[in-house]
Amino acid sequence: MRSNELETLIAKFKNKDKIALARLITIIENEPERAHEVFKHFEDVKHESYIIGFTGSPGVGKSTLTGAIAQKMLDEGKSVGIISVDPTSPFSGGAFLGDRIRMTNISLHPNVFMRSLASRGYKGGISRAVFDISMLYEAFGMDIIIIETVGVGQAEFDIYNLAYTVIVILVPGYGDVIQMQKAGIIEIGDIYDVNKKDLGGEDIAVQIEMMLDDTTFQSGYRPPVILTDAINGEGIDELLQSIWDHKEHLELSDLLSEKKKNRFNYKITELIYSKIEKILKDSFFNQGKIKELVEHAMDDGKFKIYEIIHKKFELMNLEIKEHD
Ligand SMILES: Nc1nc2c(ncn2[C@@H]2O[C@H](COP(=O)(O)OP(=O)(O)O)[C@@H](O)[C@H]2O)c(=O)[nH]1
Ligand SMILES: [Mg+2]
Repeated sequence: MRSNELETLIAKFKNKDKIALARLITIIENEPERAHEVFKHFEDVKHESYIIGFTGSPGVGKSTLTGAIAQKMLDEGKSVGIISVDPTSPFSGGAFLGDRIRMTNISLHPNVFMRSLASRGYKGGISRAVFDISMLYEAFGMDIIIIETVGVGQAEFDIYNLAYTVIVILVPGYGDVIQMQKAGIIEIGDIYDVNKKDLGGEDIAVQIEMMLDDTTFQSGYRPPVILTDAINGEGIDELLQSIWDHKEHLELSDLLSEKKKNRFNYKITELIYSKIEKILKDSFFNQGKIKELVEHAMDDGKFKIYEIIHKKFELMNLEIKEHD
C-alpha cells in the first residue's frame, strides 16, 4: 500500500469510518512492522478507553456475556470495541461464526466494533496483535474495550497485563475451582462470575467466597462473586454494576494509573524484544549461520560452540548503543 493510501485511510478512520478501522486492523495484524507508520498519525489523540477482560474456559459463556454486557453499555450511550481471542481459527468456521451469532444483536449497532482473532498464527504473537488492536480502538475513540480470551497466564497471552478489570468466568461444576486454585487465578480476578446459573452454580459461588475469605486484599477491595444467566439476561445488571464499582475503586485509589503503567511496561518490553530479535535474526544469528554452527558441532566442534556464541554476544554488547 502506498503511503497516500494510508493517509486516506487514516482520514476516514478519524471520521469514525468503521470500514477504515477494519482495514487498519488488518494492516496491523498482517504487517506489525508498519505499526509505527500507522500510530504516528495518532500522536495527538488524548482519548483513553476503559479496558475490560473476560476470561474463562471454552464454552463458559464469554461471548454470550460479552454480547449482553456490550448491549447494556450501548444502551448507556457508550461505544464498545470487542476483541475476541479464540483458540479455534476464524477460518475454520466454528467459534467465529458462533461468536457472530451470539453477538448479532449488537454487531450492527453503529457504536460497536468487533474483531475475532485465532490465537495462533500472528506475527509477533497474539498479545502483540491484541495490544495493537486495543490501541486502534483507543485512537478510534471507543469508550470501552472488551477483550474476550480463554484462560490467563499463558506465556503467549496474559490478559492481566492488558485489562484494567478482569472478570473470571466459571460455570457450575467443581473441576474449575480446583484448577483455578492451582493456577493461582484467584489473584487475577477483579470480579468472579458464575455463569449458567440456570444450571445451578450456588455451590461454586460458595467455594469462591471461601477462597476469597482466605485471601488478604491489601487495597481493601474484595472481588465480588456474581451469578448470571447470560442467555436470559439475569444478573447482567449486577455484573455491569460490579465493573463500574471496580473501575471506581481503581480510579479513587490511584491503582488505575498503576495498571496503565503496567500495560505499557508490558508493551514496551515486547517492542524492544521484538526489535532485538529482528536484529539478531538479520545478523549473526540468521538461519544460515545457525546451520553452519550445527555443522561445526557435528564436525567435532561441539564444545567450541559455547565459546563462539559467548564471544559473539560479548562483542554485540559493545556494539549495541542507544541513540536518541
Ligand atoms: N444454559 C446456559 N447456557 C449458556 C449461558 N450462557 C451461554 N450459554 C451457552 O453456552 C454455550 C457457549 O457459549 P459461548 O458464549 O460461546 O462461550 P465461550 O466459549 O466462553 O465464548 C453456547 O451454546 C451458549 O448459548 C447461560 O447462562 N446458561
Ligand atoms: Mg467465545
